[in-house]
Amino acid sequence: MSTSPIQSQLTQLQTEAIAAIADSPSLDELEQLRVKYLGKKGQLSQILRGMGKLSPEERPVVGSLGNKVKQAIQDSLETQKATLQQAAIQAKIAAETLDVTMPGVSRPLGKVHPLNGVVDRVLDIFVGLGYTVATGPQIETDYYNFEALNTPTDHPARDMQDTFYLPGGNLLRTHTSSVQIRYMENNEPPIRVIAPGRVYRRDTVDATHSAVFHQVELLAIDKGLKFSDLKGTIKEFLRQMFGDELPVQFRTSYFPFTEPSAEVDVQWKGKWLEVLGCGMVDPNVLKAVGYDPEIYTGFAAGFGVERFAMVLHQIDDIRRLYNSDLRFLKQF
Ligand code: 2NL
Repeated sequence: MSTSPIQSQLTQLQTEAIAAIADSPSLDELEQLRVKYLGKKGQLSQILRGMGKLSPEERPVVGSLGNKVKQAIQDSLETQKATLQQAAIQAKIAAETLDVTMPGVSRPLGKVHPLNGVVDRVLDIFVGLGYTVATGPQIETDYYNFEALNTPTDHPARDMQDTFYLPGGNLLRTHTSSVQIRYMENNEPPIRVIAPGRVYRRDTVDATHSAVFHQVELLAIDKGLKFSDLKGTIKEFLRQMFGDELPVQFRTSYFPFTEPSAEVDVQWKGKWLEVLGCGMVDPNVLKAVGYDPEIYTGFAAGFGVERFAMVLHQIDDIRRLYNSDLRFLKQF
């Protein structure tokens, strides 16, 4: 029996189909090839449609060949499908690989500003000594900033040259003593209060002066408080701030709101540096807030935060504390 044209068509189809399938780059194209060769209207069906014209002897032979061709094409479709699926999985794994040993993306961490760092330390020390932190307005009346603090109308601090006066007669506070006057008006002794905050003076700005700066004031009112209590408190504070072996000296001085008054120097890196002013609260200040100076006495002290920060961190120019240069601020 000679081979019929159908038989050679079938073997040719098988060869062509298997080659095309093995070449197919994607599952979509593979499906298109399946339809093209094995679909209802596909090439295999079309060829087998010619079987009707075959002789009864030829028909089973061609039929059996048709089945083998179909099976072979199906097998190669399965094989290629598995290959492509495997490749897709590998590609997905490769794309999603996470290298846990890669360095992370680090963001710069913010820091506490050196001025706030000093204030935080000071407040910690005084809270440890039993003091309460108080704050108040930066815009003040003449009464709270000067009058209640026994500062006479002809005192130089009240001069237009020294204080920022606002239209309407109010002013920018020149110290946080005003906060303590308000605190005393609203509380009865015994009092232990510490008042940090921003203050304003009409200074010409240079390496050691700023028109806006920061102050901390402390105040204690009680029965029987003496100058030695003030001295002990200040020495303990400076010891915690600067270290145990710090030489400290009290020099007599003058403030309108204290009597007697003193300025305090510390020996720091070989030099005597003035760090704060203090004294026993003037009886006139106690009277102004309604305390009886025959019953109560008190002590107070005040200092500039910038000065402490400059001494502790060896900063040569006060303006560095205000211009937010990160190269400077990073160091603290
Ligand atoms: C300084 C000196 C000082 C006070 C502040 C004060 C407050 C009240 C009553 C009495 Cl309510 N005194 N404060 C006392 C002495 C000195 O500051 O050199 N500051 C930068």
